[in-house]
Amino acid sequence: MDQNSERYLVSSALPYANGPLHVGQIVGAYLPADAFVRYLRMRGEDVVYVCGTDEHGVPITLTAEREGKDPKEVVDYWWSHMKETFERFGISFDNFSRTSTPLHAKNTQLFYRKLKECGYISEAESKQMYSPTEGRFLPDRYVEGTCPVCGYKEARGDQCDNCGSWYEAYELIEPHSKVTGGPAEVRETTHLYLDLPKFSDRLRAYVAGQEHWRTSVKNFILGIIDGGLEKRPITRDIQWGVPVPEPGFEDKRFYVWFDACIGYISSTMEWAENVGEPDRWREYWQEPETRLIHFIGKDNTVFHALVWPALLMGTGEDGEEPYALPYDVPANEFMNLEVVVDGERRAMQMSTSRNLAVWLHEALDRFPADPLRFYLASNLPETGDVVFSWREFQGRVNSDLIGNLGNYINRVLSFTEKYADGQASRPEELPESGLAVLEDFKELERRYEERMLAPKPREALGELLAMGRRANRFFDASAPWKTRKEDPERTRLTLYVCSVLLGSLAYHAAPYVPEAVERLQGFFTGPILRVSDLEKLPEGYRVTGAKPLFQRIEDEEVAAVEEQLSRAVRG
Ligand code: B3M
Ligand code: ZN
Repeated sequence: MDQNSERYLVSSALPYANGPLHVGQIVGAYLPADAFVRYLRMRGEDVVYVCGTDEHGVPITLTAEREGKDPKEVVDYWWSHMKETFERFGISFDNFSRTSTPLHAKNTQLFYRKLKECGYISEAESKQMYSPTEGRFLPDRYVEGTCPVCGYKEARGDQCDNCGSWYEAYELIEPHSKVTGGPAEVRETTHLYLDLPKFSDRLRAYVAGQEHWRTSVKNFILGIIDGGLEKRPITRDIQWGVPVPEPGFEDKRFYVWFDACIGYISSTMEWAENVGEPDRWREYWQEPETRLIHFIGKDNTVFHALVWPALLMGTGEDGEEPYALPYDVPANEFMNLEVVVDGERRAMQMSTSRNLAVWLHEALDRFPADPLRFYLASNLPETGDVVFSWREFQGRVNSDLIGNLGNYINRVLSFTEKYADGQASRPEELPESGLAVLEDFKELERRYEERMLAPKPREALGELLAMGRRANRFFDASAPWKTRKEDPERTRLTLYVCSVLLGSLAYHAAPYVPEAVERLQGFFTGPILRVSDLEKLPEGYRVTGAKPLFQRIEDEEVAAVEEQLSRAVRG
């Protein structure tokens, strides 16, 4: 990979700035991206990692109304809350922006103008619910009524939670505003539409050609294209959002999903501005050799793998400023929660409204980031839904992180410090057993890299644990505690090889437990490198004042957090 170095622009989905982050979001779009980016940086790749909050749309205005606040107040609060939580968790964005900036509004309007110039925008009338008492149109989520199919009284504007039917809001019986309870009626309204059908052929060719995409993502999108695309409205009758630069649309705003993905570009521009090279964002967005990778949860797939590429195609068409299309859209599945109910363990769907969720900032009040990252990385929903379990968190941390990796690191460090003056210097020649373990490591490193770049950081973590087991076996088989008296020279060989392995373990663990690896470097001096990259073996290593890197998770700690979830279920 070093020879043909790539350029990467990596993004994590922009979370709505309307509430705290929970672990389900983290395993979908943030932790896998962060591990991937950290690895790329260690490999010396040119990578920029952007994110920011999604501050428009109904999710924000609904929260604001429920709390009796201004939308601006809501997004300001959650922007800083999220930024801080991500930092505490060690998510290493190069820039964390927000979609309420003037720059972003300008970019969104520019996208709109270009799409219009190229003939991809049209205007049409449609029916929409209106509240005469509030004097405004109501988004679907603001409307409630009786389900036209099953008669359920509290059916939502677009879907019935009782029978699962989908319908238009104006089909509801006795529709009313969710906010005031007053009646709602049907009115005609005009909106701007994106002509998606015009992109069908190009989209199909583009998606079909993505050999490296996850098959689930690829087939899902191809299925939608083959089912026939329709024009999509890109404006809404709301007052919160990016203004529409079109006469007659003063009371409307762009639909949140029209501007959301453009936020990745705005965030990159802000980054370029901050590093003092305002034009550099172009390298990442307008040069075809850049790999543009969007990490998302699977519910955002259509917008990233279908609508967003269409917007990029349509906007870059005049040939002046063509955009690169996404290289990959790794979409992750969902995470459920294990909850103890009446003494029984059950997997349940998270529910943020019932407070049945593991909130990241609360988890970080109880545990350091590294063990949480380690457990979540071992349980990423890369290929199917997963279950978050506090008991499993304890098990994986105590047995894999501490029992395997931590144990090896401790043994090597304390032995070297106690019996070898903290020195592990290079011998003239390595023993057979040492050469063999180094060769094994090269193979494991290759497997790790292949999986990490897939990008499948959960599978890569499996290879890291295999390295840990291999290193522990080497330590055990070499038995330095026995050889140290009878054969000091042999012991020196062992400790040297052990340190080389330790450097590689630290290198490959860093994307998962970055804070621990930083601490390790405070008492373990020597190259943190892959065995495969050790052109010539290093002179030696020094150990001074080593301390254990991780703390065991105790039963009481687990009982406390489990109880918190059980309480949420009991209500
Ligand atoms: N805010 C939905 C979500 O948080 C949406 C993602 C935008 S990504 C550009 O799941
Ligand atoms: Zn129903």
